[in-house]
Formats: sequence, structure tokens, C-alpha cells
Amino acid sequence: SSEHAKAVSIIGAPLDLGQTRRGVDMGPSAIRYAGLEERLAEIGYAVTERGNVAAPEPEALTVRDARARYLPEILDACAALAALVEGAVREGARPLVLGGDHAIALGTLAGLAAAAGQPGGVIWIDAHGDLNTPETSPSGNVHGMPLAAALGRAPEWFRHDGLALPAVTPSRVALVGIRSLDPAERAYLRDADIRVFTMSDIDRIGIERAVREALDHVAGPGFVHASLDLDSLDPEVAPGVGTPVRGGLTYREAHLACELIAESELLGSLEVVEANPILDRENTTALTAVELVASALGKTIL
Ligand code: 5AB
Ligand code: MN
Ligand code: MN
Ligand code: MN
Repeated sequence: SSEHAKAVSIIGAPLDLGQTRRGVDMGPSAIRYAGLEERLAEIGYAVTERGNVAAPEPEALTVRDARARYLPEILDACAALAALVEGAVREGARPLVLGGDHAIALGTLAGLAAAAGQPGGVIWIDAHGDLNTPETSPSGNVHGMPLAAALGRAPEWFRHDGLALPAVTPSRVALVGIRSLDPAERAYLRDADIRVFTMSDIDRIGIERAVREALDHVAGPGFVHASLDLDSLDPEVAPGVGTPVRGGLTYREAHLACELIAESELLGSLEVVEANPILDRENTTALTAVELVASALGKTIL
């Protein structure tokens, strides 16, 4: 696009503290190993590798509050990630963040908001809403909370040096691929000005119309970000995720979503999360992640 540079900064966030299964910390390696840098170079990007932010091992930590396990350590890692994301934007590159579990999105979004000097919009492609707070979470897993945190909800829990909150404007959020919500998330969505495209909606109106309308809803000042949780895909296509839910996006639906994102030229940044190579089959989920990222950044068939 003319507005966004053909430069990408890859930033790894190998955090697995937001949920209880080991392996998602190897996501950045698996995605890199699947050929990310080469694929982006092929479509004309100047790629800079920023390496990984530091993320502690859960075995070395103690849980202080079961309502939000490892939250202090997660906030520290998110603040470090935010600084790298902000730096990449200031250098004129598009940040491409590799998770790690979805808790890292709080850091990505805070970094984007810091660079923009204001909150922005996000298209959140996920089986789940990630709109819990520590008070409503059924699990205490922080990877189910990052969108709530970025919206500035439950600020007493998420306040931390280096995290600019709110990072997202509530009227500029669209959820795509949704098929598993908790009661409190449903209640929140009833009153919020968030566009929700459930799998049932996508069955009815098609992925093209869903994504076009989602993009219209999130467009605006500051920044536009896409957060891609690989569990949005059907588990038969992306088995290597920690919280699979049947009935997800097909391989082609996910690609078309990414192609539409690229065509819109709205996107300044992207993240891909929840790839867990321990649960995967022959790195297929990471390979799919690479293909989706390439499509979202402008790879076309012809
Ligand atoms: B993911 C659940 N809503 O809060 C919770 O993978 C699942 O980042 C969260 O979308 C899934 O624990 C978080 C039941
Ligand atoms: Mn701290
Ligand atoms: Mn998620
Ligand atoms: Mn999810």
C-alpha cells in the first residue's frame, strides 16, 4: 500500500503464562521455522528480525492470585513487548508479532497506542471473545482477557508502567469467527458497540461480507490492527492450538479474510498467536500461520 511501508519488523513473544499448557512458548520458533522471513521477502518486504521478548518459565514462578494466574509477570512481558512494537512503528515498519498465547495482545495493542498517541481499532479473529476480566473469568487464564484489558476494563488489575490503556476504542472492535463465549462476555457484548461475526453469521452472510463489514467498523484514526488467534480456524486445519473449538473457519475462509485485510490497505500491524507445536501435526499450524500472514500482507495468487 502507499500509506504503509513495505517494511516488517518480526517480534517474537514466547509467553505461555496466559494459559496452562506448555508448548505455545515455542510458537515463535515454529512460525519462523515454517519459513516466515523468506515468504515475506518473496512478496517484496524488507524484513527486520527483532528476536524475542523475555518471558519467564512457569515452573520458576508461583501463582499469587488464581483469578488471573501470573498476571504480574504477564504485564512485565507485555510492557517489554509494547516498547518493541512502539519502536518498530516509529522506525516506519509494520510490527508482526508472533505468540505466544493471546495475553501478549495487550502488549502489542499498548505499543501501537503509544506510537499513535491514541487508541485504535482492532479486528479480532478468534473462536473466543477474550473479553473476560479476572472477576468474570471461568478459568483464571489471562489469554481469555486481553481484549477486555486493552479496552480499559478492570483497570485496577491491568495498570502497569509502560502499558498505555485504553489501547483500543470500544466502538472500533470487530470479532470474527466467534463460537465460544462465556456468560459475562455475552452480557458485555449485548451493550457494547462491538461488531460480532459469529460462525453462524459467517455461514449465513459469507466470510467476504463479514470481513468487509468488520473492516468498515474498525477503520479510523490512530491505528488498525489485526489479531489472529489460530483457534479461529477449524481444528482439522489448525490442530496445534490449546483451546480448539469445532466448527471454525475453513482454510479458504481464513485466506479470504486475510486477502480482504490486505486489499483494504487499512492494516498497520498484525499478530498471530496460540500456535502450539507440541499439540500440532508436523508443524501444519505454523505453516498455515505463515501462509495467512503472507496473504494478510499482500500475497496474491495471480
Ligand atoms: B484464547 C475461556 N473463555 O476465558 C476463558 O485462546 C477461553 O486466547 C479463553 O481465545 C480462550 O478461559 C483464550 C473459556
Ligand atoms: Mn511489573
Ligand atoms: Mn484468543
Ligand atoms: Mn481463541
